[in-house]
Order: sequence, then structure tokens, then C-alpha cells
Amino acid sequence: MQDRTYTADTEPGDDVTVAGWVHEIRDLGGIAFLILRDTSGKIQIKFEKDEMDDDLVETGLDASRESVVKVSGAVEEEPRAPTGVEVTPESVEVVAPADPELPLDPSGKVDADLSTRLDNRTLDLRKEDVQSVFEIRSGVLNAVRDQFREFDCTEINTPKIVATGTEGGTELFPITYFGEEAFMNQSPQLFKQLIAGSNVERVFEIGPIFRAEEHNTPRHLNEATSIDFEGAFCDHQDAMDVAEGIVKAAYEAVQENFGDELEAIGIADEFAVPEGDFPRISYEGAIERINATGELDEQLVWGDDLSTPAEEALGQDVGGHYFITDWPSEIKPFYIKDHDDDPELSTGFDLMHPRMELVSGGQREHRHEKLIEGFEQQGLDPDQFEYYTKMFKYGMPPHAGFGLGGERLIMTLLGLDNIREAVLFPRDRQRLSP
Ligand code: ATP
Ligand code: AMO
Repeated sequence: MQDRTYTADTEPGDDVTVAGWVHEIRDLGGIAFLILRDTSGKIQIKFEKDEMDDDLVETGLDASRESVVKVSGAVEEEPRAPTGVEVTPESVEVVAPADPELPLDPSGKVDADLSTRLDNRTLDLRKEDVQSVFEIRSGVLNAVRDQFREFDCTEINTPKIVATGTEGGTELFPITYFGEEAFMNQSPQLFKQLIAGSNVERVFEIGPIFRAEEHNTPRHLNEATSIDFEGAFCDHQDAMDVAEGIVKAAYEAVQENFGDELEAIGIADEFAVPEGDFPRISYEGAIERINATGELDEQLVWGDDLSTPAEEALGQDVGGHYFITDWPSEIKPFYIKDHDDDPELSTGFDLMHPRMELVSGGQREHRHEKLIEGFEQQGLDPDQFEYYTKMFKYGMPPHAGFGLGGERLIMTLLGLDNIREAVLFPRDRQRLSP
């Protein structure tokens, strides 16, 4: 690393070299200030024109906004400076000039639409609020990993190029794999089950999932980050406990470690860790409650999936995170186990934020014969999944798990309007680069 001091670490009396981007230049005539920004904050560089070398003043004050400059000089206390100190430069070097025509304004004074921001992510990330979203995202993934380890889980990585899809209803991206048809994986579902059936027992994965959904909504991506859990000797209630623990751990980590970032985003006052247990509402109870709100044009009946307005009506009614349990078997995938005493009812569950679904999960069908029947009922050819089903013949314990949408977690946690704000380089129907 180059020898430099972060702007936040400068102390009066130090001789420092600071380096960063030109945030702003304020020229007051005899005196001018360059505000230099780096990852740790900003610092004022003072130019007293009559007392300094002309070349040095010119180099500093002619630097265009967002150019990278390196300044060496003495740090002095100055109550009128934004951070209480300023640097009187002895040398100024423009390390990398910026074109004066910027496609967006990193000072945030001029708003840019999301598309312009995503096309120019490097400049966009120079804004403190945008950078804060990604600092928090990184911290949340850390907290999620730590919490999984507390739950005795092993982190795994499963293939993203696969032979078969798993999530009925969502589309697959086909690719060519040495002349054979293959797909980008929609979910680590089958692989995580195969590992939970070994004596590794409890696993988690944080990785990409690919869905060729036609949806162009503020909460769907074509490449998303899935936070997956699978545990042997767990049932759906245990999996719900783990999902709840992971979501709460994410909020707690943000509350504890990211006060400045919440401030920069402008939500420090309203941010709150969810309190109490998340209610577990049966699917049947959920449709009754939704119908009772009178918000929908048509009453829901048993077997209906929950539409976006239905989810919103229930979300408003409940007012916090909640589970929907005991879904009709027919609208849950083949790998979800039905209740032993009622095959119409599944152990599938969703964890909802009032704004949208965050998690799907359930106990898995671990009995070989029943699993094969489930494939046939869903019109899938079990032979294509032989690599998976055969392991259910060699001692597959009861197991359960879930998938949590990483971007949806960040989006709901930070109150972002669009899921694309939670991804550095989102993939959607219109966006394949950058
Ligand atoms: P899953 O992970 O199960 O796909 P999801 O939250 O992505 O969960 P979908 O099953 O894709 O949900 O869709 C759930 C609901 O979202 C649908 O019932 C539908 O009402 C709504 N929805 C999906 N796509 C759109 C869209 N393009 N515009 C408005 N609503 C949509
Ligand atoms: P599901 O398909 O419901 O379940 O996905 C789990 C969670 O992943 C997130 N998610 C998405 N986020 C953004 N854009 C998308 N296109 C998208 N699709 C899904 C959602 C969703 O709740 N195999 C099961 C999980 C399991 O049972 O373990 C599965 O993939 O937050």
C-alpha cells in the first residue's frame, strides 16, 4: 500500500500525505480551499495564494472535480474547517485527472436517475449514502455468516452450472456446456439437501441464483444472492427458528455497527431491530385475514397463491415480519414434505416482511418413494434427477431448510425503493452491462 494517511486519521501537528478525490474547490480570492475526499471522510486543503508557490496553487486549484490528487503538508487546527483541521500543502500532485464533464454528480447536489447511476457505478459509489448501503450489505453478510456458525453450520459452495432446474414456475437460463444443454442454477436446493444428508448435517451457502423471470419489478432480479440453509434432523419449525435468528442477527449487526451509515442514508431515526417472536400465521388464517381487510377486489379462496396486493394487505395488517405456514401442497415444490396427517397441507413456509416475501422454506420429503411420487405429480421426470433421488436410498435423514433473498433482506432493512439499489451491478431484463 502507498504511504498515506486517511483523512480521518490526521491530527494537528502531523506532517501527512493524503490522497483522494477532489470533492469541491471553493475560491474566495486571496484564499481558496480544496476539499479532498477519501474512504474515511473529507479534509480541507488550504491555499493562501500570496504566500505559496504559484505552481503549487495552480496545480491544486486547476484540478477538476473528481480528479485524484495527492497532497503532502502540515496538519493544523482550524475551527472553521469542516473537520476542525486543515492541511497547508507543501506539494500537490494530480495523480489521475477527471474529465470535467461528469455523467453524474458525486457530491449528490444534482440527482441522477437509477439507470444513469447504474451505468456509472464508480461515480455513484463516491456518494456517502450509496457507499453506506454497500458497507451495510457487507456487514450484514458477515453477521449472517457469524450467526450460521453459531448455529453450528458449515459454509458450502455448490455448482452454478447444472443439468436440471428445481424451482417450478421460474424460468431457466440455458447455456451450452461442451455441446450439451445445461442451465444456470436457480437455487442450490438439491445440492444443499445432498450435503445435509451426509454427516456434515448443517450447511449454509451465500451465492448467486439465476432466474430468467420475465418480471420487471422493483423486487425481482435475474441474478440474485441467495442465503440458503439446510439442516439434517430439523423440521420446518426449526428451519423457521433459524430463518428468524438470521434476519434478527442482520438487523442487530446494523444497529450495533453501522450508526454512521444509517445516518448517511437518512434512516437512523426510524431504524429498529424487530422485537419479539415473528408470528406464525397459517395459510388458511392468512387468507381469512386478507379477505377481512376488504382491500382486495376479489375474495381469496383456498389454493390461491398470494398476489402482491394480497401480500401488501396482510403486511399492513400484521405490521412487522411474520411467517405464513401450512401452504396447500399443490402450490409448493416437489421437495417440500406434506403433513403426515393431512397430505393436502405442506410444511412449506414463507417469511414475510410487510413489503414482500423474504424467505421460502420447509421440511423436505426424505422418503425415496414419496419423493419419486412428488416428481410425477409435478409432471417432472424423476430419471432426470437420478443423481439426487438415488442418495435418498442410502440413509437420508429428515431435514429442513430455507432460501433467503439477500438483496430483499437489504432492501427491506434499509427501506430502499428498488432492489437494484442493493446490488452493485444488477442484472435485469434491460441490463447486461456493466
Ligand atoms: P418466489 O421466490 O416464490 O418467486 P416472489 O416474491 O419472487 O417469490 P413470485 O412467485 O415471483 O414471488 O410472485 C409472487 C407474486 O408477485 C405473484 O403472485 C404476483 O402477484 C406478483 N408479481 C410477480 N411478478 C409481478 C409483476 N411483474 N408485476 C406485479 N406483480 C408481480
Ligand atoms: P424461492 O424461489 O422462494 O425458494 O427463493 C427464495 C428467496 O429468494 C429470493 N428470490 C429473489 N430475489 C430477487 N429476485 C429474484 N428473481 C428472486 N427469486 C427468489 C426471495 C425468495 O423468498 N429452493 C427454495 C428455497 C428453499 O426451500 O430452501 C427457493 O429457491 O427472497
